[in-house]
This record gives sequence, structure tokens and C-alpha cells, in this order.
Amino acid sequence: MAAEGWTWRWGWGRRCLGRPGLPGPGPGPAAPLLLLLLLGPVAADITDGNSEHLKREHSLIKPYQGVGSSSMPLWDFQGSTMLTSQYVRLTPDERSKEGSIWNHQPCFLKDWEMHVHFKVHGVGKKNLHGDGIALWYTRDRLVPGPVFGSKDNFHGLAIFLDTYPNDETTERVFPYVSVMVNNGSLSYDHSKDGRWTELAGCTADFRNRDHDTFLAVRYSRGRLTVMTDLEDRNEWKNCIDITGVRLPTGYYFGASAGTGDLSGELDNHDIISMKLFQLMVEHTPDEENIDWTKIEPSVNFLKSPKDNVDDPTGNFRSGPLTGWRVFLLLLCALLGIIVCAVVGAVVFQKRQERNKRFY
Ligand SMILES: *[C@@H]1O[C@H](CO)[C@@H](O)[C@H](O)[C@H]1NC(C)=O
Ligand SMILES: [Ca+2]
Repeated sequence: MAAEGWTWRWGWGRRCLGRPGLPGPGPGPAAPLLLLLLLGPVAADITDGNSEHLKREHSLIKPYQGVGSSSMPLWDFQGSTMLTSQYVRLTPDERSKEGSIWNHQPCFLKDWEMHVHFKVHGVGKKNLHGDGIALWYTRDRLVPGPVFGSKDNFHGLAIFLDTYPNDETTERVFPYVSVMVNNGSLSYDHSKDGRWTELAGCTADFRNRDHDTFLAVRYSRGRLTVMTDLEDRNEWKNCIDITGVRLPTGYYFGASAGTGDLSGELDNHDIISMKLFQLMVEHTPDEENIDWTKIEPSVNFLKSPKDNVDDPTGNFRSGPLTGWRVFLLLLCALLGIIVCAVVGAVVFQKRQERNKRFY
């Protein structure tokens, strides 16, 4: 347990790993200083047990060599996606655009961590922008569709970076990050921002930031963690942490985006890098012996208690059940209040009695 905790912390610090090596113009005059500050701990970490590795074949890194080339493609793209030397633009800030970029090779790592450097920006004011980015680990790739530019009823994992509240009745604050696991049977309900199918989520203020914005997804031993780094502090902030997630190996990483058909000012959706790290995690012989490519994506729904306690509808089953959950929660709250009141009354009475005895 202690060892696992150690690897965990160690892994999350690794955002800086790829940064010093990035070619091309740096982020500004502070870069050399930052580089010096970062190099120290990074160098120490690399020799420290080699717990994880950047996997070039699953990473999208400037200057994007092998992207979209026909001879040795690492990544393929589709739709409105446009490649520049500094970023991959999935959509421009125009209406009804959708684009995606997909890793060419399936990923056979059992434990991995993906760091995504992205930028969502446009001149649109509140509620006049959209729709957002989806990050994928799925069976199929390069298939356009209605879910942030990619196909619905997908097999695998999706992380949605949703900037537009389609459900006007929602009390949620957008932009909103959520995760969904699908075996092909579920459909993403765009008009409800995927609420019925989401496993967990968090509000994340990533749109129109002046500095770099990052998101990390870690999958290891059935535990799925999503973290964000949006405040320019080189620090991961917890967004989603759930267990019981089963995903096969042999799926593809990808990113897609869509701008929706609103008229108005829309967003540019840019991916600057996607870096995949292998996590060195021990598995039991039993785990090693099964064919991981045959695993059906599923969730044994065990939400970590700190996720969405205030959001009882963040359940991945459908409508009626969520009503029941709200009712049960209210009932529990009511019972709690009654118990507190009774205990309070008894304690008060005891005290009164004691006071009577002493005086
Ligand atoms: C797919 O998931 C649904 C619910 O999410 C479940 O009812 C169904 O049995 C699953 N199908 C397979 C083939 O596992
Ligand atoms: Ca939405």
C-alpha cells in the first residue's frame, strides 16, 4: 500500500517530464529559469526506479512528425482538423465543424497515464461558444459522429471537456469535465450534456485562459483518475477518481471536438500535445493470464465517496433510478435530523437532571 502511494505521487509529478525537451519557441522569457527549476527534480526522478516511460508511439508531440503522413503514420486526422507547427486545431471557431486526431497504433499497456496539453479559446461570451473536446480510448477510430465530433455508442472510455450547457435546466457550472465508459449499448445524450451516462465529473475553468492548460488521465488496476492543471501552478488538481473500471488493451487513443450549430462566436479547440506514459505496475499471475484484449468495457459502480456527493444524479443508469436516489437521500437526511434532535433532547435532559442533583 505504501509502495503504491509512493508511485502514485511520483507519477503525477511527471507533467514536467516532456516539457524541457519540447523543441521550438518556448513559452516566454521565464522559460530558461523554469527549465532549470524543472530539470532538478526530473533528473532525480528518471533514475529513481524508472517507474514509467513516455511512449513515443502513443504520444503526439511537437513538431508532429509522422502525423497524417502516409508512410509511417503515428497519428491520423479527419474532418476540420488542421496541423500547424505549434498546435493541432481540431476545430476552428466556426459553426458546425468537427474534427479528430487518432493514434495509429492500438495501445497494449495495462497501466497508463495520458497528459494532454490543450487550449480552448474563442471570442464568444458566456453561453455563446461550444461544444468542447472529447478524449478517447476506444475500439474504433476516425469515425465522425455527434459526440464532440466522434461516433456515438462507442466501445471504451471517453473524457468530455464540455464548454456548453445544452441542458438549460442544469445547475452545473460549465466548463464541465466528465467521464463515460461504454460497451456500445449507451448513447450520449447531447441535450442533457451526457448526464445520464456520466460516471463522475467536475467543473473546470479551462476556457480562454492566458496560460497553458493540462489534463491528465490515469488508468491503473481498475482505477480511473482525471486531474487538471489549469491555474499555471504546475500542480495537479483532482477532478475524478473512481474505481471498478474495466477497459481492454488494444484500443486507440484519440481526441475530437465539435462546435455545434449555434450561430454566434464559437471556439477553437487545440491540442498541443498528448503524452502517454507507461506505469510500471505489478499484476498477479491470474491477472496476467487473462486475455486483456477480450475485456468488455464496464464499470463495477463504486464511486469514491469524495466525488459528486452533492450531485446524486451523477449516476450512469437512467432516469427513474436517479429520482429514487434523490428521494432516498432526502429520507436519509430527514432521518439524520430526527436522530440528531432526539439525541440532543436526551443529552439536554440528562444535563438538566445532573444540574438538579448537584445544586
Ligand atoms: C453493456 O452494458 C449494459 C449496461 O451498461 C449492460 O446491460 C449490458 O449487459 C452490457 N453488454 C455486454 C455485452 O456486456
Ligand atoms: Ca454540452
